[in-house]
Amino acid sequence: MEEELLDAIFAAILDGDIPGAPGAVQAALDAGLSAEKVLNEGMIAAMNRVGELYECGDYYVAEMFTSAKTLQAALGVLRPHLQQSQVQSAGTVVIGTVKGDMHDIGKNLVTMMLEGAGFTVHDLGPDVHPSRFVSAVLEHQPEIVALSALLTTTMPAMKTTIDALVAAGVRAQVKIIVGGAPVNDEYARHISADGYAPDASQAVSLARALMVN
Ligand code: B1M
Repeated sequence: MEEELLDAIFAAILDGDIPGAPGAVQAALDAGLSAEKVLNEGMIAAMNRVGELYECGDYYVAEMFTSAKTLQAALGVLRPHLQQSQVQSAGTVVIGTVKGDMHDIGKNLVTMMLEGAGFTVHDLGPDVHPSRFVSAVLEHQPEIVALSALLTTTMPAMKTTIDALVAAGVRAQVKIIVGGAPVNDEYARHISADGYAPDASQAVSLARALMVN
């Protein structure tokens, strides 16, 4: 039963079934599956498969794009289950996917989980120029700046963004966290970020830890 429900979500995302995916997620939640299970074993597992199919030439960018749209539609159903309302803000975060990079699903998930943990999040979107991060820091005075990158070719834009924050004289007032599939702990240290998180829930733990240090 559980496997069938997860398979239905997996298939909807793989097939780019935008109208069907939210219903498949709702059915799994109604049957008592946890939001984390639905997310990790249904939705993210399907996106990973989409990536494999793209890599071996069975899917093109168009299919990858439709699957991404499908996942975004399904996330709408999951959002309230990943979030609990908190009265007091746990801190302020400015987040964005770095310049040249259009991937925003992972960043949106990190945003959702941070908001769920009580952070006030200013999401700058995908393809964010370093100067936009600087102006957002000046405007919102966050404790944390979160950078996402999904392409090996856009990882260097994380360093460029940090350099821009240094040049603007605001680097010392924020903690910088980085993440995204090609990023790792070693790269985070290499570009002098304050921390790396491999997934959205660990991004929350990292942000919480950095708020007290
Ligand atoms: Co693109 N793409 N894509 N793509 N795409 C990848 C990333 C790729 C790995 C596919 C592959 O070849 N297997 C490959 C990158 C190869 C590389 O550089 N190593 C790739 C490529 C090549 C490209 C294009 C260049 C293709 C082309 O045009 N020829 C192009 C680039 C466009 C651009 O950005 N300039 C491109 C375009 C696209 C679409 C627009 C079609 C679409 C994105 C739509 C969108 O995001 N709105 C797309 C998609 C969907 C993917 C895959 C299939 C799925 C990405 C995704 O959403 N995963 C992806 C393959 C894959 O990742 N398996 C692929 C689900 C998401 C929940 O996971 O984003 O990893 P993820 O986020 C995780 C963690 O990484 C982490 O937490 C999240 C949740 O747990 N995390 C953070 C992310 N950010 C974080 C920040 C943090 C902490 C954690 O703190 C700050």
